[in-house]
Parts: sequence; C-alpha cells; structure tokens
Amino acid sequence: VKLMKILMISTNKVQSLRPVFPRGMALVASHLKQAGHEVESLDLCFETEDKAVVFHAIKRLFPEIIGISVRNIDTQNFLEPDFHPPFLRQVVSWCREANPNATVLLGGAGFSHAPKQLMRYTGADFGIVGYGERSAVDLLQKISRNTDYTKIEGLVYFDDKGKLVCNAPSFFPEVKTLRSHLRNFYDKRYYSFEFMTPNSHAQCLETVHSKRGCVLRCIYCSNHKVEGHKVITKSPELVVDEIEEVLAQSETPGFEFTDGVFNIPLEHAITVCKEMRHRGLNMPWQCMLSAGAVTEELLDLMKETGCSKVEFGTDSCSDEILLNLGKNYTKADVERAHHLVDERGIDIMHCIFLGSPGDNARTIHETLDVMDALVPDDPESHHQVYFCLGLRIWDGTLLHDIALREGLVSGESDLLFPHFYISKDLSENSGLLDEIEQRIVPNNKWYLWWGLPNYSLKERIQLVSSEYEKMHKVYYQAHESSIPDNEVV
Ligand code: B12
Repeated sequence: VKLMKILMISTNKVQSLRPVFPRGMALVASHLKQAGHEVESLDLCFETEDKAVVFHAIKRLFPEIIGISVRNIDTQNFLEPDFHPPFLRQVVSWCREANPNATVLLGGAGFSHAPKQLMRYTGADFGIVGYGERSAVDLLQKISRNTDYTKIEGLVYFDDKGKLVCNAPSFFPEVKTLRSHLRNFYDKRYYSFEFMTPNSHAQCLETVHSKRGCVLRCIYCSNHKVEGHKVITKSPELVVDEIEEVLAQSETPGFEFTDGVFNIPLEHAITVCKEMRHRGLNMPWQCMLSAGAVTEELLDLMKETGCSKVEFGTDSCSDEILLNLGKNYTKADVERAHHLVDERGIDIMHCIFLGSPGDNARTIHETLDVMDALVPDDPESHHQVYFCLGLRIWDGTLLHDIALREGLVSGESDLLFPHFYISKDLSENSGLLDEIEQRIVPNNKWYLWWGLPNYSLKERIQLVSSEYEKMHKVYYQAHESSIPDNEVV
C-alpha cells in the first residue's frame, strides 16, 4: 500500500452550550494513522482566521486526502437558528483553492444525516456515512492501489456517469474491540478553555463511549442514521481503559459518555460501572439517561464511581404525549427516576419538547406541573430544565410521516434545511404561548430562550421566521451554483 498524507479538519465551531471534543474526527484520524498513513488534524473550533489556517495547514503538509468532519448541521432548536452547511461549503472551496489535486472526503454525524445533499452542495469527491474507522482505511487503500472502491460500506461517490451513489453504511461489530489513540489529534486548547455556566464556570469534558447504536424508536430521533439501531457494546474493560487514560491527564476535570442513552441496555451500563468500581475509579462524570431503565443498583454504582450529573431526554410528562413520541416510559417513571437520582445528590437536567404531536393546553400544563414539582426555582439545587419549542424533522423518521400528513412539510421539502414540527394546538394558541413564557421566565432553573423576557416568546417566533428566511436565501443561492450531478432529483 502506498502510504498517504492526510489532513483531517473538524469544522465544528459551535461553542454555545459548550465546545465538544471532535471525537469522531479524532477516531478516524487515529485509525488512518494506525494503518500507516501520515495524518495531521486541524480543528477550527477556536480559530478566528479560518481561511488562513486551512491554507497554512494544506501548504505545509500537502495532503493527498483532506478528510472533513461534519458534526452539526444546525442547532435543532427552532428558537436559536443557525445552519452550518454554507460554512462547510466554504471550507471545501478553500481546500480546492489551496490544493486543487487533493481528494476531499466528508464524514461525521451531520454528514450522515443528508449525505447526497451535502455532496452536491459542497462538491466534495467522496463521503462516508455511518462509522468512519474501517471505511476510511479501506477507501485510502483502494485509492492508493487504484482498485475498485465502489463496494466500500457507507461510501458516497460519483459513478462513471456522474451519478451520486450512497452505499449502505457500515455499523461493523469490530468497534467493540477497536483501540485508538485519538487524543493525539485533539487541539490542546480544549483543556484550558473555560466557559460560564449558570452556577459558575466550567471546562470542556473529555468523552468516552460505551457502545454504539440504540434500540429505542423515539419518533423524532435521527441517531440511527449515524449509528444504526443495532446496539454494539464495547467491552467494559476497553471502556474503562479509556477512562483511565483520561484520568491520567491531569488537565481533565472529568468526562462524559457520548452514548445517546447510557442506561440501555441496562446490564451493559451496570457492567461498565462495576468495572470502574473494580479499578477504584472515582472522578466526576456525566451521561444521558432514559427514565425507562433506572434502577437503584445502577444509580448506586454511578454515584460510587463519581457520576455528578445526568441528562434525561424526558421530552414530556404527559403519558399521552410520551406514547405519541414512542417513549418507553410514563410520567410516573419520570418522577420515580428523578427522585432516585436526586436522593443520591446527582444533578439532573430534563430536556422537554413543547409542541410534540398531540401537545395541547392540557398536556402542556401537565408537563409544566410535573416540572414545577421536580425542578422548582430552588437556589440550593442544581437541577435544570431545558425546554425546546418544536422538534427538528428528519426524513426516515415517523415524525416526518406525521408532518407530511399534517401538511407541515411537503414531499419536496429539502430537510437538510431546518424544518420543525410544532403542534397546531400550540402554535395557533396565542394565550398558551404567553402562558408558557410566564411560567418559564421566573424560574431560574428553567431555560427556553436566553432573550426572554426582554422579548416576548411570540416576538421571538416572528423574528426567527425571518432569520430562517434569510438563511434559506443564502443556502439556496449557493445551491443554484452547486456542482450538478446527472441524477434526476
Ligand atoms: C453525545 C452527543 C452530544 C453531547 C456531546 C458531549 C461531548 N462532550 O462530546 C452534548 C449533549 C453536549 C451534545 C450537544 C449538541 N449536540 Co449532540 N450529539 C451527541 C451524540 C449522541 C453522539 C456524538 C458523539 O460524540 N458520537 C461518538 C463519535 C465517535 O461518533 P461520530 O462523531 O459520529 O463519528 C463517527 C462518524 O460520524 C464518522 N466520522 C466523524 N467524522 C468523520 C470525518 C470523516 C472524514 C469520515 C470519513 C468519517 C467521520 O466516523 C466516526 C467514527 O465512527 C450525537 C448523536 C449520534 N448518535 O451521533 C448527537 C448529535 C451529533 N448532536 C446534535 C446536535 C444538534 C447537538 C447540539 C447542536 C444541540 C444543541 N442545540 O445544543 C449541541 C452542539 C454542541 C457542540 N458544541 O457542537 C445532532 C447533530 C445533527 C444536527 N442536526 O446538526 C446529533 C447527530 C443528534 C441528532 N440526531 O440530532 N451532543
């Protein structure tokens, strides 16, 4: 195999909420390096002169391959619009300008959401959907040997007729045992970056994952596009090896699991925690939990090993709405799980959607009432509620079918651009919108949008609509001049 020079670029510049380590980019970089290639990484997160640093990195390394990691498409938050593909398109054009001969390869969680649209929009040469480790190594091998790459799992490429082809993704079980040295590819600035939180200031958290895939079928969730529905657990020994590696770095205040839901399958979460306890580990860590699989045994283990905060994707506290959303728990489970976590002194964040299918004044009152009881405005407590107005619609989800049926989107809608589901019983009920604002604003532990109450919720909704229009114009104008492909769309 001819070894190649590869530059990996992480394009995620989002710092709101908190900057996140580009774990996916670094994993792929690490596997390419293990395959013998010369790999460097460039992270644009903390850069201000993006074009200059991209040029500098390319002129210095002269990479044959430029791998670009696309984590986010948008904010998935109706009230806080942002849309990243125009920036991605710019990065690709800088790469072309700096080295017209380099092959540009896209991948990442965001990319896997709309691969064909992003290939056309940016004019990249290749893309990989799903897990990148094995397919990226395969692709480079095939390119360097000049052999057939068209069978590579998850590969997105233009065929001889210029037609865009997207192979089925690779959700390969070897991720169970893969070791990596991803930390060599992190920008060191993550370790010193500090940001404000409601209570004080904090540092970025290191990441670890215990598995890939999720068996749940929440109707709006698009994670299956990135990691599939089949759960592939990583061996607890390997998971905890990585935690020890993190612990060995004095700069890190703790870590968080990137598993979309840490406690399903429950047995795996328990085994991972037991392995942590067995090795005497105790450092602050966080994870995302489902209220549908919380046991005292798990929570005791989590507490013993240092867990300091959990995020529940609670979504709603009305049984009717939870059922509509395809959740695997009830309002009573939410309350029970909350109390069990709270009793152990672990901080809680509930994430709630307002405007889910079926949501009306009654079900929204029910949700707000439960949250009032669980997360009152208590200065002593660190529990929080993060509300989202509406749900981001992705194709390949049941929510998309509902939105189509209700006429909120059409079959022609380009869902790479953010479209949101908000139940009409909420969006058309002006009094209910006012009431939501009046209930959320006074509680310092509840968050919907930072500008409230200086602007009213209804004013904000009007304003974002025009922001989306502007973003769409920029996107659409660029689209007109995008590299065409011969496919009939
Ligand atoms: C954990 C997580 C979080 C945690 C992150 C914690 C942390 N410190 O990292 C928290 C809760 C903080 C978070 C926040 C947000 N998140 Co988030 N998050 C996730 C989640 C569940 C896992 C991400 C992860 O780290 N995976 C593990 C790594 C190893 O996988 P990976 O990055 O996908 O990389 C693999 C492949 O994608 C590919 N790959 C990656 N890069 C490259 C590059 C090349 C060249 C190639 C070939 C392949 C490749 O190979 C990798 C290895 O297999 C995903 C959903 C999911 N299942 O992917 C959402 C997800 C990425 N998040 C999403 C969003 C929207 C956000 C927020 C914007 C939400 C918000 N409004 O605040 C913020 C943004 C934060 C930021 N600064 O960027 C969306 C992004 C899609 C979109 N619509 O834009 C996702 C996909 C969820 C979803 N389905 O909607 N998130």
